[in-house]
Amino acid sequence: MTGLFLTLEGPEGAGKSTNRDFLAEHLRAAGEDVVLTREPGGTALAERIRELLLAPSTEPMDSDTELLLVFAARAQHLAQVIEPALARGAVIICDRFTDATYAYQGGGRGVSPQRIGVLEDFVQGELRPDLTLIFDLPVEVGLSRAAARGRLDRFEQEGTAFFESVRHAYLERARCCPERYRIIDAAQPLKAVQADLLSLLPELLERARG
Ligand code: Z5A
Repeated sequence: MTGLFLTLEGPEGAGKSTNRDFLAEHLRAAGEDVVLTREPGGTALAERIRELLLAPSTEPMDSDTELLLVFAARAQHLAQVIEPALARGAVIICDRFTDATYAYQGGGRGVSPQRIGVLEDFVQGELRPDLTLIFDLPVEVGLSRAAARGRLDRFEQEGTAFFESVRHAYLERARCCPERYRIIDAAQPLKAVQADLLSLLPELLERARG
């Protein structure tokens, strides 16, 4: 049993949630045991931490508080969902994981990667995703998709410069470690994005089956 730990990343409105379901459907049709989950969240307790992180508040959240909440939710999610699923050889599709921390808390808030790395090692040990799909698109396109949904969460209320830094941090991580990342052009029409995902399916199945 090998399984696969697949994470989906990208800036706001990139289509991760839409395509997470699409990928799960195709992997299940191919006979895989698929666990769909997300961060922050993925367990009842971690979803409560997510609410704290996303709720707009009049009291500004300190960037260290934000960082520690993200990793507290992750510790719970790992213990309750991800590690048991990996142990039984499932395919995990996780909507955001620690690359989001490097992008939002690192790129967006300016926390140093070294500081994030200390918590990554503490909470995850050696566990890292096997493969990460970055849904990349111009910031203004993603923000207009997110705005069309109505009320904005605490992150979505940030300005364009914040999201440009988030996007840059994602692309920089992919550039530094190309074997772990695939970049999907998420500005394309949905059908074209999904055609790109289907072309990755054989690689995903091969990796999941060792
Ligand atoms: N966060 C953090 O700071 N640090 C961390 O470590 C972690 C997270 C793990 C919650 O994440 C927040 O947590 C996130 C970062 C922070 N920031 N925010 N906000 P989230 O993933 O739940 O929230 P999100 O990024 O805002 O998700 P999203 O905006 O819902 O984006 P999405 O899932 O990528 O997109 P979607 O819901 O699939 O699609 C958005 C809309 O666009 C929807 O109406 C679709 O029908 C439409 N769409 C999708 N694809 C297309 C295409 N190709 N063409 C046209 N329209 C499309």
